[in-house]
Amino acid sequence: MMTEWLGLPLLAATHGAQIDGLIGWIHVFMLILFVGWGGFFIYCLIRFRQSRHPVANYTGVKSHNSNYAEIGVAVVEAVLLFGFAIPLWAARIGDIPPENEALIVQVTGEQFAWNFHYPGPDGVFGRTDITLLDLQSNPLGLDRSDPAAKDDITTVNQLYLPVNRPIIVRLRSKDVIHSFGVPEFRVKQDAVPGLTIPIWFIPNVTTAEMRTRTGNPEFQYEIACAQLCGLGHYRMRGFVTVQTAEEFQKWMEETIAEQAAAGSDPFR
Ligand SMILES: [Cu+2]
Repeated sequence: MMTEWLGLPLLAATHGAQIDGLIGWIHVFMLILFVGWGGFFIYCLIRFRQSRHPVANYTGVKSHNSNYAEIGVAVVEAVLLFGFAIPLWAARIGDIPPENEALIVQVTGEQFAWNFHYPGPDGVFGRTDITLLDLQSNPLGLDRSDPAAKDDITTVNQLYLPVNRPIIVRLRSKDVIHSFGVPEFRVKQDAVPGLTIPIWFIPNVTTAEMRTRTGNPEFQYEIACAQLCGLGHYRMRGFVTVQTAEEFQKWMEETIAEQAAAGSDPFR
């Protein structure tokens, strides 16, 4: 279905067209309902006007047309729900790609920032320890003395992703409920304290390509916190940079070297 008429944000993930299609169909059906019910309302105003019916009719309608109309509406809604919405949702939460093909990033929301943790080339997340946690220098409490942590990367509010590769985000929160929302990826998921919630998507447009498409040399994918999470909620925003596989590889190698050299205090 063509969805340009909806004026949705630009699309930059492979599953997004299905979501846009569903949003489009819902708009079409709601428009039909609106016109139908609106027309019926106007018909009733004229048909049952006081000058024609000075006395109320206590019997009411005898035909079954209104029943048929309501059954029709219920059928359409059931088709939307069981035919489109539930299968789409099941694919989003169920068909998580194999971990060896995907890039896994731990995303931890906190008042009021997004922390990102990459396991590095070994694919193993280093140990974290709450006693090492320092809001300024080590917001995730990563233990750099753990061998698995040597090649880990942590960043704040800057998420780097390779294009055309499945991304699995393991979403967590340190304090209250936040929500990880990137409109262009058609992704939005609450981060709930005490839970690790996986979400996945395949970004298919690089930031550079998006800058060309929009004609805006400063275009950035933004992670908006989509749950009111406190006084600083308005400034809880992160940025996503989608790069080619080569650029991403280069970024990863450079950042690993940088952070390994800085030890446990990569932000000092
Ligand atoms: Cu938040």
